[in-house]
Amino acid sequence: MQTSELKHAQLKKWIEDAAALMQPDSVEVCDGTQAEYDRMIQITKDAGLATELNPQKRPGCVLFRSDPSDVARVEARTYIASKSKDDAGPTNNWVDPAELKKTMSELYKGSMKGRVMYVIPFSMGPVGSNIAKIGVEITDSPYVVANMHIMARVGSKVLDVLGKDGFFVPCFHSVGKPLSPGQKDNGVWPCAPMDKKYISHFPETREIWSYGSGYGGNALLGKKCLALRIASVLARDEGWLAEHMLILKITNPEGKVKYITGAFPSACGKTNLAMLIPTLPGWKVETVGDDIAWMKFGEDGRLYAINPEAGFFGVAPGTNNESNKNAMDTIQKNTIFTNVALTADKDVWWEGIGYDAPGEVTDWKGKPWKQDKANKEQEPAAHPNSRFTGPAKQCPVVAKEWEDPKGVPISAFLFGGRRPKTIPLVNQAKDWAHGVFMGSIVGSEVTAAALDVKAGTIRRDPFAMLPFCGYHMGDYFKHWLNLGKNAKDPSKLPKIFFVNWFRKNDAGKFIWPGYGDNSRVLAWIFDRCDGKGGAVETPIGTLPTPDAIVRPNGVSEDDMKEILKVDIEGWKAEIADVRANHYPKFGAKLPAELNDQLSAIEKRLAG
Ligand code: GTP
Ligand code: SPV
Ligand code: MN
Repeated sequence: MQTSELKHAQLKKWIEDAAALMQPDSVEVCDGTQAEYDRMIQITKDAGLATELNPQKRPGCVLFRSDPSDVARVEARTYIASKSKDDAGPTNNWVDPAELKKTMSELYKGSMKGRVMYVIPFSMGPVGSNIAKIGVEITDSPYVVANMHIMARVGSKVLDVLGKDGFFVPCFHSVGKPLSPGQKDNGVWPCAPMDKKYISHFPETREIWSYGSGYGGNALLGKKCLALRIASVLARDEGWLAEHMLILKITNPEGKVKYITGAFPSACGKTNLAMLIPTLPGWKVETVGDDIAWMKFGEDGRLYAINPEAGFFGVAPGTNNESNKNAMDTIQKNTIFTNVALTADKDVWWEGIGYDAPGEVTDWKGKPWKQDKANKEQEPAAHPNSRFTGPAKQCPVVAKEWEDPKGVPISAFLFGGRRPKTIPLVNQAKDWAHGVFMGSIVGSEVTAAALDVKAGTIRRDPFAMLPFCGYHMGDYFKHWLNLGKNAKDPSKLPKIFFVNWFRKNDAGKFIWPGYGDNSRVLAWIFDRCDGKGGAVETPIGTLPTPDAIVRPNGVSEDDMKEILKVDIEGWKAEIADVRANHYPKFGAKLPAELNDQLSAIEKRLAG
């Protein structure tokens, strides 16, 4: 479709202005059809960027290898450009919006030369739902177009809803690698050097400008940029929640259903939990979403969640038929793989896929690679943040309600992270404010999902939103507290729990087997929501009695005691760290209620 055919005058002008600035060879408005998707894949194949996988093994699947500088989100190059620096807060990078636009306009000048400018109208949430939000992404990357086809609802049907004057979030994206006449990508992933990359958000004007990266959350702008950073600002203003949370449906042996959401930092197990196959007989888990939840109160006073996305952009390493069979089945066809290894017969392989690499494979850098299990230092064949982009509708356990525009009523919120010590397997908050306190102090070992933070160290990641909150984190805590205070019926608020699948013993081995066995913890949580399940009050929260959770294979009674005990000394150190290093960051914006929670737990720990 041509820009001239557009009915929305403001959209048309915005596109024309962008084209004048970025100077693409041509402009194309995306229609969202299969033919368009196929054409994008063909273009990337012709450019030497995509490899078609074995059609017998992985029909409709392709593999991309990105540039080694462009393999994850770049938090140091991510900006919240609010008018006032104080609105971005201590956890976000800030630049004055006018200055940032000036800098980036210079970069955008001619940045699409030699390329096509694609205009992608997309809906986060079911098209036409009143919870959904519309964005329009301008990009020069056919890889981004193809990924957006899977991750969001895109094309003409979105333009129909937008009509002549509907609201949309304008999103600019350019890989920042113009081509000179006759030049081709020739198998080289296009992106700009690190110091030219910008992932920018303008919260007041609800705009997103991204430059220089083609990867994941940096480039698929509906995901973290719109559905979290901009949406968190809308949610604050309008009284709802936009969260880095999975959404699951759980059915107990009596056929009773509940919906649970969970916030864990990047690469800490949301996709896995959302698709888990319970090892507890009679229980069933189905998937509503694996990364983002938007939640609003319904007429009945309950909080309802929708998944704004349409696909999964999941971590490949560690995904196998044991850990996540449902994800493995989802990505059997029509899936885009990025930075995994390629086998000789054109299938994918990664560390933790469940079997050894079949002979010589091609690693994510395109080099021959042979597994050497004796060499503990061997570089992985798949990048630790290699990903699959697969359609949610292909998930064998996608819940029938997953596209219901009114969402699903939430009974429990989980918070968690990778904590080798101290933090117990599960801990129920005493009340809403205590739960918000728990969310505010989430800490986790850093993973490979971001390029510029040191993996392996523990950092505080409040509500798993540290890289995704579009405003001052202190105001965000306040928003959460207010939501509880203003609830029509506080008894209908979700119960809050803190979970930790990642406790390790002194030998560095996980004590809890995790994955499907996490259903045992979900079952306790399910019962707690009904006021049942063995529980003891402790200084840190409400913990299960030793026999309340059915022990999985390989977990001894002593192991269970270890991961359910209250480590008083460890907690004193934890809380002292919050007091000395975490809470002071928020200054006067730290809500008094959270300070009260901190003092109260200090007192309880002192006994
Ligand atoms: P993002 O997409 O980055 O937001 O990540 P995510 O939170 O969805 O994490 P994901 O489910 O993709 O898991 C990331 C890594 O953690 C994978 O390598 C998993 O195999 C591993 N993992 C997930 N669940 C568990 C668990 O219960 N125990 C252990 N030990 N590892 C897990
Ligand atoms: C995350 O890092 O939390 C992701 C991947 O889900 S990305 O889309 O790259 O942000
Ligand atoms: Mn995520």
